[in-house]
Amino acid sequence: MRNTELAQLFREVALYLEMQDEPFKPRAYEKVAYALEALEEPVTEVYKRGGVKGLREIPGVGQAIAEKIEEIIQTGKLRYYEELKREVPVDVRGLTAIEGVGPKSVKVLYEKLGVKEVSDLEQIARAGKIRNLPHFGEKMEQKILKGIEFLKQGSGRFPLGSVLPLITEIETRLRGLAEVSDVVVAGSMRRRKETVGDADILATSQRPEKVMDFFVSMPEVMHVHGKGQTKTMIKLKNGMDVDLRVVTRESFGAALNYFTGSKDHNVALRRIAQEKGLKLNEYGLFRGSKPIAGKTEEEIYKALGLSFIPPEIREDQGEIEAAKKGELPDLVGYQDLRGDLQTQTTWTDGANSIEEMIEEAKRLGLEYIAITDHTKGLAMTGGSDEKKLLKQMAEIDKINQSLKGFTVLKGAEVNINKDGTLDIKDEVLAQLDVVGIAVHSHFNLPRREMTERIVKAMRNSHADILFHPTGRVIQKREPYDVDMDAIIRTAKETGTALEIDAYPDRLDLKDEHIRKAVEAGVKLVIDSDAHSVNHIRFLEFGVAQARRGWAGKKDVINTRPLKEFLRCLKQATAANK
Ligand code: DGT
Ligand code: CA
Ligand code: CA
Ligand code: ZN
Repeated sequence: MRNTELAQLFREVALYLEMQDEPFKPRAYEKVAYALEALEEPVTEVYKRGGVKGLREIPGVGQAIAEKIEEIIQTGKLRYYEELKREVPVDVRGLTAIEGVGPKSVKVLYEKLGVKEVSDLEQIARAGKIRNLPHFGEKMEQKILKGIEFLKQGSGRFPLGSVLPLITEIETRLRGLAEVSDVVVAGSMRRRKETVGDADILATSQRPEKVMDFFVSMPEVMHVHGKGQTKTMIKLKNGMDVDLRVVTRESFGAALNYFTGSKDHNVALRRIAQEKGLKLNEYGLFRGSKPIAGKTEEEIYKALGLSFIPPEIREDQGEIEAAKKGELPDLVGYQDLRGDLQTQTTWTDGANSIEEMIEEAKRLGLEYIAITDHTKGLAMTGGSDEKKLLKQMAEIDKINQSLKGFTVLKGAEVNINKDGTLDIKDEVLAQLDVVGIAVHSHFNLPRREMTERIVKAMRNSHADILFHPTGRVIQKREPYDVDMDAIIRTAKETGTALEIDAYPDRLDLKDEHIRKAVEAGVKLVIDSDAHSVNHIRFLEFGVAQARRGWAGKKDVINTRPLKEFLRCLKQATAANK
């Protein structure tokens, strides 16, 4: 069983326990799920090496859970889970994925109306049967139908972060074959789109049949759609299709360019080729029948009179005109970040201690990290009040004394109340290094009210960063209704930075908003929103998102050394006025 499957199982256990109104256990299981999900080593390896004792070294895993993991590894099953499932035999994960449907509603819906899966729910909602349930009502019924509709739209696509690790692993395996010389993942994955439909892998080889034999016999393969010498198409057990194409070395660059897309970018390139009396296709760039470029992408762009266009911005959104004039932005790089600015710890709903987060941040080459646990308005996470925050600050001061070449910043993810005030007093906010503010409640306010609420919070002189500005969760929750132009204007006016939350199902801001913010000269930060040490690596998805929004290194303030970064924050600017 893979780590992600194990994590899903525990997450389901958490949902069942929440259904039963268990107070603390659900969060414990959720934390373990987080920890397993992005654990680099397969948990089966951890177990093989160290047994139950080894498992207990995984953050959040105590004796009881370690034994459950052992049971799963040994028997492929978990009795505890099966018992829970027997009591309420429903697709709890599918149902709770619908916005507004929590585990407790699932129980009521099952007991009163026999709802077992999403299709049942859709049927009875359409039949108008939900409105009569106690605590549901007609508004809830509409909301459920809307939620189901939203899920359907996104189905068939995968959040990049949920599939990239596996595809990268497959890429590495292919690269390791003696028969393969080049491999690269093209398509929307190379462009680092937020969600991807399938994976498109290209390779060069003298012995394609060997490569294809290997490809179709990988353990993750569920189905082979078609197998040939130049193209093989499979479906993985996670439901995603993967195409592998073997091309010649002479046309590798042309194929890479073609299969990276986007389609619109390709069409625009082909038009430029035509204007020059040339022909561009996946085999190369030709004058008549004579190839003039094709081995690399660089030589193709050059022959077309364009500077090289990074894959993340190949969307025909002005990049070709900019490349023609040599005015492409110098995009922020994957190695440019020096600090992480949104992280949660065991002080609230994170899975790891401050010390563990520091260790991982250091390992990844960062120089500073802000600890931004939740505040009291988010009671379910055990959010801090003023007293707890002050205690954590003292703790961080102590930790900093023992650190060399690395700094922990005192921060918080402060709730924006319904009326735009913050849920922590100003005199305490003033003592924090980094104040992130965020909407975590009342998601359904009318546009004007929501906009005014956030604008008011941004006007607080202690508020440094607006976290996940639109509140969307990819494939799960729509952004709240807010006037982003007004938010961007206010950011510029007040000096508040806007966050690019790198957590793979948030990626909030999204590309078009980033681009507007950059054009307006607004400060940006990229952070991981880590709830466990394994999430700090998600920063790369935030960088990808920033690049898709044409952000340069200069636009992202946590690319700067600590002192300079701190000087860029609004609080510092306000204090020096
Ligand atoms: P996805 O898979 O939906 O996330 O998006 P892509 O961009 O990976 O699309 P996919 O897998 O259908 O095709 C891969 C690339 O191949 C695409 O980005 C551009 C190229 N391509 C596919 N079909 C066409 C086409 O009809 N015309 C042109 N010019 N290019 C195409
Ligand atoms: Ca694709
Ligand atoms: Ca494809
Ligand atoms: Zn959070």
